[in-house]
Amino acid sequence: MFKKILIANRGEIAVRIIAACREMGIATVAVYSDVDRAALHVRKSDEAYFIGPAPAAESYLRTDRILGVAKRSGAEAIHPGYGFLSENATFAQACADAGVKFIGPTPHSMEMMGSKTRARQEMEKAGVPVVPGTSRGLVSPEEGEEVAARIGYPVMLKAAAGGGGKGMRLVHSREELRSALESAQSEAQRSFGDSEVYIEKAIVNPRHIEMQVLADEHGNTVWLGERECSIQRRHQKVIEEAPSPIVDPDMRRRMGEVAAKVAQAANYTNAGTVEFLVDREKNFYFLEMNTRLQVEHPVTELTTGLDLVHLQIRIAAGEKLPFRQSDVEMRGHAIECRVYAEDPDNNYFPSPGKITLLLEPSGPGIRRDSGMYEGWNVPVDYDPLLAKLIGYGSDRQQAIMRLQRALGEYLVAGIKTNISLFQRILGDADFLEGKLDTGYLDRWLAKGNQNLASRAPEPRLPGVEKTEALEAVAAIAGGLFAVLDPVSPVGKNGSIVRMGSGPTAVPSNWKQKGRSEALR
Ligand code: MV4
Repeated sequence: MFKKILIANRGEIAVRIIAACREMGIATVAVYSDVDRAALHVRKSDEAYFIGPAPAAESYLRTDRILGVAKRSGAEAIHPGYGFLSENATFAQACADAGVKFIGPTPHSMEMMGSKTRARQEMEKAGVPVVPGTSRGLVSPEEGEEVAARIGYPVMLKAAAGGGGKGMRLVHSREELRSALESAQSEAQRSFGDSEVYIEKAIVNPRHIEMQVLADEHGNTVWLGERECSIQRRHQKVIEEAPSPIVDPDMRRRMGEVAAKVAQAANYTNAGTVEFLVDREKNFYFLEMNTRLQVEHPVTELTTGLDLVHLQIRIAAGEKLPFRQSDVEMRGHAIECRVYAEDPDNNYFPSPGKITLLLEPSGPGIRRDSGMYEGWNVPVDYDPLLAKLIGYGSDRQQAIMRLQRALGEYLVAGIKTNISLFQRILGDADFLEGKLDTGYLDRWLAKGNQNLASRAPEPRLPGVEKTEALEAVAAIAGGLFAVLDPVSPVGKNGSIVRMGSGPTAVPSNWKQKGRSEALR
């Protein structure tokens, strides 16, 4: 086993990986940029090294500096987390060349999955269902029109080097195709330096469901169940859950077996995720494979009882998977809310700044993976994900109730967060019924704003008086404020307003303010 691991990342995922290392008796090496000197991952690691200015291109993306730190610190392996260098095959190769183990798949697997057309070719060869379309770049608008006529409109144009929606165009008719292809190609060229664009039949309002896989370096591959990731905005996931409300045991097994086939066709090792698009008839199609640990891995950990980061490290150290497919059992339901430093009342604009007060929930069925602490300054330079709040229960309703309770206890002051958004989504009738697809959140935001304007009552959990429950939670939050800072009720903008010099100076309406703040 490794004695020391470098974590080439920051934020909650760096903290999560440090926790796993600590549990395994492995020393940790953090790296940090200028604006992350006081970040939580730096404080929690055994050693920390400065790697450059705030822009990621000059710090967290600098292969030379990170490998330099690995050498200086004597780290034998690097965990890349997600984002940054995690899916960069060149970085994985540079690690191998430097004699440092990259905790993830081989550069070969990463390259295969990095090109969407290449991945489609390989998957077709392996007999994996892909969305009807081409597995090569279009050579002319005429070819595009021909293929579209065959598979039928609407069609989706996609950048081969893409992912995340860049260079993607939905085309409804022949008339639109030529100009859509031109603009997709030029966007792909601008974004990825590669203009290759291919075509697929468009699945209308699909669900996005993904399957977790693990593969060791001895040929063993297992699948660990799906995650429903349809609640997203601008290709940014907001809520994920396991299991998916629409996947039954038979569909799960079929999806899992396809995902294992995908991994085997790519000679895949370590943790990976196979993404599927699911249509209304519950047909599922391979979309892409993410060759990293994902943000939403905790919902799989809670429903399988496995620690994915421990297993990633053991696999990278050359160990065999310590269980077989038939040993994997899924139990209960987990839902994750991604807490972002953004303002839901101002078009989800980033909201960096100092966290002046932080009250964090825990308790039955609650897991919180966080990269923040009270007094810390949230930098504007990176992804605004602050923390993940995950509710677990014996069934979906219990997971939802626990999350609602915990969200009501969560107070982040000084900056704006999207916590209030979750409280409202978790009360939405379609959400409660599991009626989700990739268009859900945009529809809900349009509808929700109307509701807000007309002050329509929010739908409730069956059997729970929501107003009562929320008021009770707000009263508790208010009580906590009284104990922690009796002279400082929360201001309307979430900042602390100094009101006087002692408890007697507290205005009579401060509790009311505390309540409205907690209900915000
Ligand atoms: C699609 C699709 C419908 N039909 N492909 C968006 C990101 C990229 N990785 C794939 N995406 C989509 N591909 C076909 N043939 C709809 C989407 C899509 C989507 C997929 C997953 C999660 C959220 C999404 C939001 C909008 C569109």
